[in-house]
Amino acid sequence: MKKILSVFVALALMLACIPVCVSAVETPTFSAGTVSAMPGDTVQIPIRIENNPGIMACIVSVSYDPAELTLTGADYCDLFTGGTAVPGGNLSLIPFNLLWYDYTANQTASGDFFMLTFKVSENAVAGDKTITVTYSADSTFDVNGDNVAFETQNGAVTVQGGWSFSEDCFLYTYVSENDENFICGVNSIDDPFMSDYIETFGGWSFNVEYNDLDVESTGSKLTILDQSGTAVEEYTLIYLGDVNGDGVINGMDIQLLLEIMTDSDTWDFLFTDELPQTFAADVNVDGTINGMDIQCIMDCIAHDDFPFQFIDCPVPER
Ligand SMILES: [Ca+2]
Ligand SMILES: [Ca+2]
Repeated sequence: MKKILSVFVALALMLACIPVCVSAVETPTFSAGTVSAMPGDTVQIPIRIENNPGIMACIVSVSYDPAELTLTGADYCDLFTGGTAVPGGNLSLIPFNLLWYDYTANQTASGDFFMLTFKVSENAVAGDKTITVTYSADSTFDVNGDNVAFETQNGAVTVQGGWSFSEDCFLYTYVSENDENFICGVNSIDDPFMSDYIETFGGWSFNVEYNDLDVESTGSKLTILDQSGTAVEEYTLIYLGDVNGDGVINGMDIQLLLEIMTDSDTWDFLFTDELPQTFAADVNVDGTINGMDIQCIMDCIAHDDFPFQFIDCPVPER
């Protein structure tokens, strides 16, 4: 019984598939490709003929949003062995027409027909930028002069959004057991703030919420927002050496660091809860708080009250 049932199931699946499969295979289609891109990128989008039943001429047109995409090139892909391709004229025309004709015979090849080159705007917002495909039914016909019907399938340039930290920022990120992201490591006196090292693109942005002492330092929150303004990532900022988070590195930080070292209860508490002060006190980022960290802070103080850390220590994996 079980075997019979499975045969019926297999048969049912085959029957269910037949119309779909046949339709997908046989429908003549003009389509545009889909590619992923960053703002400012140059990308290529193929315009394809699929399931070509045989044509002697056609006009395919593409439209797009010129505010976010600029057409910089249109080239025939030599799909057919004969005929003449006219990939438009003025590239700024929308819709942009792609003409092909061969007044001697049908051509039946399928594949990449034209290749379009687009420049993505530097200010493009993340998301799909549709490449709309249409065709002229009257101008698409076979060797008998009969119109050949095609379906069309749009393509897209999928613009990515996101953020990055610049390479000249010494950076150390850590996800705690409580799923809290910590980030630390600005290493510049001229641009002491972590927010100086963030770049967003695709309409994404960031926001820095000052800490309890109303400065951007240890304990501040950095939030990354996507193009719709939705928070997608949050970091607690650590400014190594500024243990108390008041925006300068001085004797008060050594004092707090000593309290962390000598008061085992506090020390344990801080490490257990992974507070930003703990990371800020581990100035050389070696996973422990000890005299080495005090020495680093004293080196900073010897150079005056540095706004933030100036550390030249190897950073081990942690
Ligand atoms: Ca401080
Ligand atoms: Ca340390």
